[in-house]
Amino acid sequence: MKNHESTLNRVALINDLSCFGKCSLTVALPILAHYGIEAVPLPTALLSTHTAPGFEGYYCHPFYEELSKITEHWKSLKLGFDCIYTGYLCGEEQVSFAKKFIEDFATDKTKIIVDPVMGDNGRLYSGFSDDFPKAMHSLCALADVITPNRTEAALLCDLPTNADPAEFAKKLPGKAKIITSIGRSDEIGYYVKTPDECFGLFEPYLPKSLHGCGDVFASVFCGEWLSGQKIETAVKNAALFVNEAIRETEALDGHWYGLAFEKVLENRRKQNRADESSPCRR
Ligand code: PXL
Repeated sequence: MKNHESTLNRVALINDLSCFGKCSLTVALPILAHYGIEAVPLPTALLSTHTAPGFEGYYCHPFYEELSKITEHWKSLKLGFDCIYTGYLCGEEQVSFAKKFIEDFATDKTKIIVDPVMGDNGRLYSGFSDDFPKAMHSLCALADVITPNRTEAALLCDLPTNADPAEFAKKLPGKAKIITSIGRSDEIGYYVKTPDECFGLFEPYLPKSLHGCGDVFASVFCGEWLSGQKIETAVKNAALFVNEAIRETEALDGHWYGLAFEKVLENRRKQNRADESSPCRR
């Protein structure tokens, strides 16, 4: 049993806190709470917004010493985690930190999810060095599941972005690989390879690029998987969630900077609410 015992599933989230812009911790915390999972944040950086186009001039304060101090305290408390989920890491030093965190806190029952956040649309995000993908590769090698988008898969494998997804899946590290943003003529979707099976999931392509889809997908996947779903079912349910969030976001005016995933949570709450017309029993 993990220490500071709880029957709730507990996940450590090693990811950034971008205050505005809907990504990383501001997405993962509410989604995992919706799944009844205790999400424990370990912020890698504090940012005014995410770093994608549209928010030029953002403020970013990465954490280094703070991460070690928090981790030392957690070690003294003998905290345990059912899952460790890593996302945006600010450089090679934080990749080494995440590897050490896994070494210190993971047991053979802990599920390790690595979202190797580092690029999109064929390019590394601003602020990452050309050596960063190599470091991220070594972290992915410790994972049960990795969730790169096509650009990140290409960077990890040293293949062109338009390489065959099956080739990515063969070359990528980690036990199971879920490659997102895979385009196929007028469709877009996911290519999945687990130790048991290999399949693609595709939907008609929407000519709208929304930031943060990868974070919503990985968070819902984590919630589904920790709630007991098989990887295959967790991927399908996460894909359905993202599609619903895209449709909800398109229906809103001016919401260009991220996915309105809150609407999906609201839809689910409404579906689960007691019928107001049913009588109360005394
Ligand atoms: O959604 C990925 C992501 C996470 N965190 C930060 C980012 C990005 C993508 O741009 O900038 C800070």
